[in-house]
Amino acid sequence: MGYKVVVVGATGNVGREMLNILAEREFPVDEIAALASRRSLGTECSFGDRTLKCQDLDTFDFKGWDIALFAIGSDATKTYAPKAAAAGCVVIDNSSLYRYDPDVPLIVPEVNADAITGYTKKNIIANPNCSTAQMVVALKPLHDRARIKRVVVSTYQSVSGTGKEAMDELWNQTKGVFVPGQEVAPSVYPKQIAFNVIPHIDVFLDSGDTKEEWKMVTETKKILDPKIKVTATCVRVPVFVGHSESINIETEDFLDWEEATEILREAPGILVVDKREPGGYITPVECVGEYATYISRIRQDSTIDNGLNLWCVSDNLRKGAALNAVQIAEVLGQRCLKKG
Ligand code: 11C
Repeated sequence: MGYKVVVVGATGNVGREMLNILAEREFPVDEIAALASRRSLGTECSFGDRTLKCQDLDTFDFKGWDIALFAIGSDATKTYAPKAAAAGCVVIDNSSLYRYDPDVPLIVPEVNADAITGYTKKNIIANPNCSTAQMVVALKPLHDRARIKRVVVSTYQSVSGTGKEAMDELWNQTKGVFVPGQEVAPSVYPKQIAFNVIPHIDVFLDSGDTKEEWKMVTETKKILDPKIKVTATCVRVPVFVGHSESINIETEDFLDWEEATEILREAPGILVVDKREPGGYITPVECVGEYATYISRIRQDSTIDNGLNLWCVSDNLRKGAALNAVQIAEVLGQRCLKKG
């Protein structure tokens, strides 16, 4: 016996991946519904070899459904997630709305699966920001061995993190650079993204940090350890899919880079590709469609006593969003709902 599963926001980048991954991983589904806003009513979505027609989120009755994977913005989530949760359907939410709520667990299964039991307070589980998810997967096994004190991270984030319009902007601007008269002015982003990098993701805060940077700090503390200090600089790059991160880690105990490599090789969710030669590392185009968080360029930071540097790449629509949400559903099913 399986579950009755709803995907909310089924026509978006993340919603489509949720349906793909539920099918790929053979999540025990008895019945599935793809929901979207009224303007997408009847739009077709693939679920394995089946085609689903989108139903209207506004009129959908969540009663009798077990799990709802939400991949819509925070504003719409505020309206619909409480409705689903009150109807007895467990919400796994990809927006930032509930991530910082103490009554909602924020889960990356490789890191803090045990915290999932806290979902019963609101019937909601939060999925982290994409740049946080891949980083904590990389940090967890190193933290267990050597206690991480401080992390300095710089991100190189793809435009799919912003959405489909941003992917179109990068595509059209890139073509426009070469075709006189077809230049495309920035619209989704405040500056040109084609052949450029933009050190700004999400809104600016009073501190001068952006909200994306704040999310990396706050979410890492909630998921992994509140004592870890994190400072982040988040940058948008002209890549369609796949977020990359340069991570500098300071630990309490000394950790040799070779031992760190062995630890990371054994850790769940991680693939180490680190040959110390041209091409012996992973770049974002190679991680598209993959489940793993890839780690390369593992080396000592010789400017401090206990320091490591590494390069971390993952598919932001998968581990950063849809895959993590489906993994949460798997843990929920196995540990809490026990139907599948
Ligand atoms: C980006 N990380 O790349 C963002 C997208 O809080 O879930 C995901 C935002 C979030 O733009």
